[in-house]
Amino acid sequence: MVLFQLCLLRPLLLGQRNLCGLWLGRESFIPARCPTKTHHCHSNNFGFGHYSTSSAITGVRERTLIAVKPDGVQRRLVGQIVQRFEQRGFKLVGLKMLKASEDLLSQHYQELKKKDFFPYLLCYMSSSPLVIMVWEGHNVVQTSRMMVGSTNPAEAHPGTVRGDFGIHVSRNVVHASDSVEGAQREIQLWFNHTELIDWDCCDHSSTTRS
Ligand code: IDP
Ligand code: MG
Repeated sequence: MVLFQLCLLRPLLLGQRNLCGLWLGRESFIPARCPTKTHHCHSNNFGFGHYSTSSAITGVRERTLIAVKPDGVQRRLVGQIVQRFEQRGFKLVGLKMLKASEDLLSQHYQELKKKDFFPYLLCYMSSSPLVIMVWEGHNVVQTSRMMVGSTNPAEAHPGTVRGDFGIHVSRNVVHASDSVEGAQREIQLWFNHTELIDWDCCDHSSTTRS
């Protein structure tokens, strides 16, 4: 009862913060403790409660490879691109910056080896650093492709990364895996498993329940 009263009175006294959790606005409330035991929740180091891991829900552990290409890095677009995936609710599980070798890139783009633009693609992709990321979440492969937009920026819809920032098909800012199988292959190609971090997301109560 006392705790209940504190929950109600505290926000009135202290504004947005709440002893029973974090008040994020009218619709969003992250409880400090699980309302019932049926959700198997436990607290993390930040004191926020969260529901058990995403593994119980089919497809939530899906992962994809996203890369900010040299033009995106040169144009200081990394932050904006990361922000889009965070805002969408996906979980970052791996990130690194590197200058890729043509050998690695030719494995990555193995399906395009016969295209006449292939040598130019390798040259451009190896010309300066890339930022490579692995994002995890429900339907992340397909959703990322939609967020990234058509290969040719001239055909990409506004609101997509390529529709907003892409200049030309050869300078289209980002890479996104095009299938779950492709994503698995690409993730293994670019990341050692020790570089991928499994971590519990404190807001998974809003992203993992059906
Ligand atoms: P995607 O990146 O949308 O999956 P893909 O067909 O897999 O498109 O092509 C890989 C990359 O090759 C493209 O993102 C783009 O950078 C480059 N590319 C594709 N088509 C052309 C082209 O006609 N000219 C030059 N570069 C191209
Ligand atoms: Mg592709």
